[in-house]
Amino acid sequence: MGFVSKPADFGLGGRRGFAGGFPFSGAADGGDRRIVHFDMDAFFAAVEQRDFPEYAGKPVIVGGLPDKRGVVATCSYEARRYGIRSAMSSARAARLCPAAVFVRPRFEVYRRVSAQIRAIFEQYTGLVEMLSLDEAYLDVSETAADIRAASALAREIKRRVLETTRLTVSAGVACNKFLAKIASDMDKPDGFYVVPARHSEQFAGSLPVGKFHGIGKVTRAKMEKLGIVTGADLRRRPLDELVGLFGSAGYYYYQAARGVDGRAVVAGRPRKSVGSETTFENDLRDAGEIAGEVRRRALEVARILTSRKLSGRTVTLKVKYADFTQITRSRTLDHPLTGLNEMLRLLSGLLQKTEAGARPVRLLGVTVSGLCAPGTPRQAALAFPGMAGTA
Ligand code: TTP
Ligand code: MG
Repeated sequence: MGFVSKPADFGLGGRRGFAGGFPFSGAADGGDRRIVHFDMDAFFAAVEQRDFPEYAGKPVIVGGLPDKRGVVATCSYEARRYGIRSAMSSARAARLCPAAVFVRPRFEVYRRVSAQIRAIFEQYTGLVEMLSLDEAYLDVSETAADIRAASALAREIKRRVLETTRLTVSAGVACNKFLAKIASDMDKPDGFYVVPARHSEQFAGSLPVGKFHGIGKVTRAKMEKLGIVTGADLRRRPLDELVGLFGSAGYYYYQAARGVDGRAVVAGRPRKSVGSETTFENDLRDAGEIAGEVRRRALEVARILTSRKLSGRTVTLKVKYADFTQITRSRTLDHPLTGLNEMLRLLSGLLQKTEAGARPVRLLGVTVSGLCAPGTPRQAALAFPGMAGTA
C-alpha cells in the first residue's frame, strides 16, 4: 500500500457508470469491497442507563420533558415496547408509558463516547465516515481480504467498543454502504448481521422500498401507487422508466434494487493530530514496563498514520503521575517523521525528561501533530516498516 494512492472509488453513480453496458454483476459493481456499518444501540438512552444504574432495565426517555412541549430524542428498548419512538412528543410518550423516566440529554458525554468509538474505528482503517455521533461506515477492504475476515474484524470492534464504553453497538457487514447500513439494523440491539456479496441481490429484493437510501415517505407513497413495494418490484422496472419517474435518483434505485451501491466511504474532516493513550489499572513503576508501554502507544500511532497516509513533525509524550499531576514533553522536527524508528528514538529522549518510574505512572500517551503528507513518495513507502497495510 503506498501513501499516495487514492482510496479505490468504485462509484457507478450517474450516467458514466452505464457507459458500455450495465456492469451490474461481478467485481465491477463494487462487490469486491468490504464495508461495515456500526450503529450504537439506543445511544443517548444507553449512556444514561450506563451512568445511572438506577435506570437500568427501565423505560428511559431522553429528550424534552412532557410538560415543556419537548420531543423524544431517543428511548431505551424497554420504552420502545410501549410504542415510543424518536421525534414523538414527550407528552404522548408519557401517556403511552406513565412509568417512563424522562431525562435531559447530556451532549458533552455523548460527544466523548463518540470520540472513543471513532478512535477505535480508526485503529482498523483510515476510511471511517462518521454519519452522526453514533454511526459510521468503515471500508475495511484493505485490512480484510474477504467477508469472513471482515466479519471477524467487525466482531472484534464490537468487543472493543463494549470494553471501552460499556455500551453495545450493532454491526452490519456487506459489500457496500447501502447493504451494510440495512444489515446493522437487522439484528438490533447488540446486532451482528452479514450479507455475503452473492446474496446481495436477493437481500435487496426482499426489502420494502422504504428501507432504500433516499426513499422517504413521499417517494414511497409514489412507488406504492405504481405497485412498487419491495426491491424485487423495483428490479422489474426498466432503467429508463425509473429515470423518467424519479430523475437521476432512478439510476440509484435501479442499482440498489440489485444490491449494488457504488458510493465510496469518505473519511471525515482532516485531523490535527493522531494520538493514543492508556490509563493503567495499576500504576506503573518499572522503567522497562514504562518504556514498553510508550512503544506500544507509538506503534498504535504509527498504524493510524500509515492507514491515513500521513506523517507529522511534532511528537508529544504525555505522562500522568499517580497523584494526577500531568506533564507533556514534545519535540518538533524540521521534517516529517520518516518512520517508526525515528519516532521511538525521539520518544525515548522525551521519556528521559520525565520522572516516569521514579514516580509511579497512571497514564501514558503519545501524539503526533503537525500532520502532513510524508516527505516524498519514496520515503513514504518506507515510512513505517512492517506497518503498511496492517491498519
Ligand atoms: P439512532 O441511531 O437513530 O437511534 P438510537 O441509537 O437511539 O437507537 P437504535 O440505533 O438502537 O435504533 O440515533 C442516534 C442518537 O441520535 C439517538 O440516541 C438520539 C439522537 N436522535 C435524536 O436526537 N433525534 C432523532 O430524531 C433521532 C432519530 C436520533
Ligand atoms: Mg443508534
